Amino acid sequence: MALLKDKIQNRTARVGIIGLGYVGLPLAVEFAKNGFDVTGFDVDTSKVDDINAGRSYILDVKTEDVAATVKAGKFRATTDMSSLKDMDAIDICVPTPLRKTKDPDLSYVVKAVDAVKAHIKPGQLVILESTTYPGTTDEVVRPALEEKGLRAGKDFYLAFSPERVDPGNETHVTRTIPKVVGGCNEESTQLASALYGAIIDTVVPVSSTQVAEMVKLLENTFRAVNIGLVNEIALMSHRMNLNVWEVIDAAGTKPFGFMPFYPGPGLGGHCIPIDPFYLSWKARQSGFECRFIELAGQVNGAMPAYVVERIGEALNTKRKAINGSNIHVFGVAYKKDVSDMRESPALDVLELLQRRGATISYTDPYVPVLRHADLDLTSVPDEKAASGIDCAVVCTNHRVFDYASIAKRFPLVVDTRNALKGLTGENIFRL
Ligand code: SAJ
Repeated sequence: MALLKDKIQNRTARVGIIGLGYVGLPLAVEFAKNGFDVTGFDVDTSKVDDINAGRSYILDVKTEDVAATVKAGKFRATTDMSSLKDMDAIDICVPTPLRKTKDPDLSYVVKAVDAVKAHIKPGQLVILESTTYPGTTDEVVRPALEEKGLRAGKDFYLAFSPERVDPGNETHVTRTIPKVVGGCNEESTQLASALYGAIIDTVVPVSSTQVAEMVKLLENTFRAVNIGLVNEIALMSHRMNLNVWEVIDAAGTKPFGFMPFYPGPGLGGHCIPIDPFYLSWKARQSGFECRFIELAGQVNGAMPAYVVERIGEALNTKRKAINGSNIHVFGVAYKKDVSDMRESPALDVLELLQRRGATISYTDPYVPVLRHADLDLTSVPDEKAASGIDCAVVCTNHRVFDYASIAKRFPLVVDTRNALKGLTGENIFRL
């Protein structure tokens, strides 16, 4: 332990990052920028080639930072997992999606752990960052890594530390987001804390890997449930002829005990729609039904259909039907100012409209081409999106759109994000 601690202190520890996506790449560059020798591991050769050519493919990671660290010989990427044997610390940052049955899919974690297991050396520190249910590190990762007889916490060290990367957030970056760390024992917690402490301002050690795993799931379940609540408030406000956006803004003036969430077309992204179901799955193994998580999932999951219902209502005011109308969607990414389409509710809205006979089109400068299930569309330049459109729909409120112009150009606008806030007109319909 002392040897690794010294290597971390004097930054001679060799750091391996498995999974060079929106979590792994920023982490790798941060370690390299702080003087560590970093090797990135990924199965995707295009990612490996980009990095070794000094190019970034992640919005929040500057190409010049990748280029500088690669040029300085501090950072390289490879698909060859055998180099794991040379690492002092290994961070696993691979996806943890859901299966179609809404059960956790740990296949990426297992694959990464198998690679670590094949090359594990005494004294190494292994940290899992992938969001997962409490118990994964102890019940899945640890037994696999101990298969060769080495003991976690003694011969090698093992911890969990949840990723808190917020794509597109320029205020909270890797260095400034507090890092929760939970080891399989005190030494593991101390070593993982020292490693992150070398690149992150605040480290928050907790008593076990299970606590660290649960922290992340609480954070994101909190969001999913509150988004579900505010979506339900939006549905009832519409019934009660109340402007839910005005209500939320006024409630938001309360300086304590309230945190505004906003209605929308549904829940997108690779975290919030997924993470709570990791928690409910695990709780169910202990015979506990997570009713809030299930209910929030139902309410959020029904929002795309509700948006289509509201589009139908808006068309009705012009004695039109969805069937046969030309409907144009502004913004298809899962949230504003990002290009990520994963779980985007706009996909469901477009598919439902198409299925009901609408002719659909979209504008999203972050998503030039949209191919998904029965959708095969190309983004129409904003200025060209007007002629013959019966109804425009704002699904994702990218800052780049000119909403005053949208409010003027289209006979009907259904606004699912209050992007046209402050604009009035008979043609504007808000959630
Ligand atoms: N959404 C709403 N109403 C809201 C907030 C979000 O409908 O009030 C929708 C978004 O449009 C999106 C989905 O929910 O479709 C998720 O949005 P998000 O703001 O939670 O953004 P994410 O998915 O990028 O979540 C990440 C998470 N970060 C990590 O998991 C490390 C989350 O924990 C962050 O709190 C969140 O970013 C953030 O704060 O932006």
